[in-house]
Amino acid sequence: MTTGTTEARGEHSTSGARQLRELFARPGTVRIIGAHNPLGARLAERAGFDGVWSSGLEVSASQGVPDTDILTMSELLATASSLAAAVEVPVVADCDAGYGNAHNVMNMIRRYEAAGIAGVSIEDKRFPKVNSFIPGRQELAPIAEFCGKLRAAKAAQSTPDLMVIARIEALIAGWGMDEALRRGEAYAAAGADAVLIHAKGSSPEPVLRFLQRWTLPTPVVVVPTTYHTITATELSEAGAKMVIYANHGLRAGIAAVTETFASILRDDRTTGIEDRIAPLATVFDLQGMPLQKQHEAAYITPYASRARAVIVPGPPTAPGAGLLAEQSTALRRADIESVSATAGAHGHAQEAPQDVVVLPAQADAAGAVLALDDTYLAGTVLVSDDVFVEGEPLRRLVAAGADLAVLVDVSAGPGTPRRTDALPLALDSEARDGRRIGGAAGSAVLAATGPTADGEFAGAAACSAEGFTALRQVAEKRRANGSEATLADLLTDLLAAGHRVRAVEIGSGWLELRTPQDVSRATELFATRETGR
Ligand code: SPV
Ligand code: MG
Repeated sequence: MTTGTTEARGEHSTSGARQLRELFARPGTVRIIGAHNPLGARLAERAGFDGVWSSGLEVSASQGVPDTDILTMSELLATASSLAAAVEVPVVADCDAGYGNAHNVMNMIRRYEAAGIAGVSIEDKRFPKVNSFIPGRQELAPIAEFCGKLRAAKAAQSTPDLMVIARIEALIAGWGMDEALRRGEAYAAAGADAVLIHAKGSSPEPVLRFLQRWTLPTPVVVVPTTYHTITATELSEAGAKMVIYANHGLRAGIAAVTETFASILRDDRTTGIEDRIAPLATVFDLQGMPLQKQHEAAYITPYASRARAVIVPGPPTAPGAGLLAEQSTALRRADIESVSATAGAHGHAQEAPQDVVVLPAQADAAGAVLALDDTYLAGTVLVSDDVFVEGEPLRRLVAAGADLAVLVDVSAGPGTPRRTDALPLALDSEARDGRRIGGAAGSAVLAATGPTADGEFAGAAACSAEGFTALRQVAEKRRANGSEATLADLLTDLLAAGHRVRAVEIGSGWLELRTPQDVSRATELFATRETGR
């Protein structure tokens, strides 16, 4: 099954009304079928119908009320408009008797036209109408009154495309063929774009006679609900232009659902009907899930707001996760959903706060990466526990949306001598007058390098599923070689292996925690900030 044309709908598609006019202009029959919701409209489109009939009978039945003008125009319009939004093929709306007099018709036309409806059918019944197949009262409006509604309809439309179909109920009401023809001719003269000759009874004879006597160029629409033995081709050969299968989706649904429900109760399980009901995959397809998946890949930042963060062990000489609570708060400020921490072999210097998931201790960052399960594939931020990074740089790191991205402190300027334990990085952004400017795709890390570096690694990295896989590979190699690795070492390996790493350049917003004194100074700083001194 295809994913439907609907998904291709864009601002530039041809209007439904124009398409309907084109269908009427080409040779052959136009076949449309009834629906009462967008799902039904999609089934009609996928089956290959030329258009969809927003059926008054189907919509009212689906709401559990009789088809006697109980529902208001707004309710029927909402459905018709939802059908038009769901399919590429034109939607013709059953507008009953126009919901009142000519004033109501004018308002109706404007509203249906704005909703992208291709054609409207108005019937020459008195308002409120009764469904044509209900025995008893079938009251017709005087010809002059109905012609007034048709003229009002044509005057109200804002483009010439919308088709106004005048539905003749004379045969339904038992007023005879001459009256049906007289009415049809009057409606054509009043500006109707097509006439619909409705009939009941099992024989197509009355409709065929009408078609035989119809001499005007105005096309004729037919609804073979009760005289169903005649084919659309035969109707077309007799002169009909459009055939409406008005309610067959609704009736098929009622029969199938009734049978399915009964068999579930009878069998006390659903096994017996599984082969006869649509699989969930079909439901998802009809809902447009495949397209949503494409959109997700194109438009949704891989790890924004869903990202997880892991605080990984820094070098063994560092004091451990001394600022776990503060780091966790900063990560959450960057919209990171869940924060975990892997203690190094030396353990955490403080107890983990409640909202931090404590993972089993690992000797190094490589071990921590390898211990993470596939749930981290949705997007991961890694922060070494020998740094503290504020929320804002972390937010920028996540927003970079790159497969691999790292925070790079460029505040010292290029070529500045660095501490021996810092990881110097060369970037492809340029230094100009003491400032830096990146290329169109932002700045990238060229290599881990020596004294001419542009900046230094600030202890935090972010990766997408792809980046995470690459990270796992370099961690795996480290483990195979039996060497311990910090996040900085893993970054060095990624660069050496030729992976593209985005540099998110910062000038502040992080602290190093290389000694216990660093941790106590930082703790003091935060305490001071808290109390506002
Ligand atoms: C409808 O579908 O609501 C119609 C066609 O008006 S019929 O019910 O066949 O009269
Ligand atoms: Mg109807």
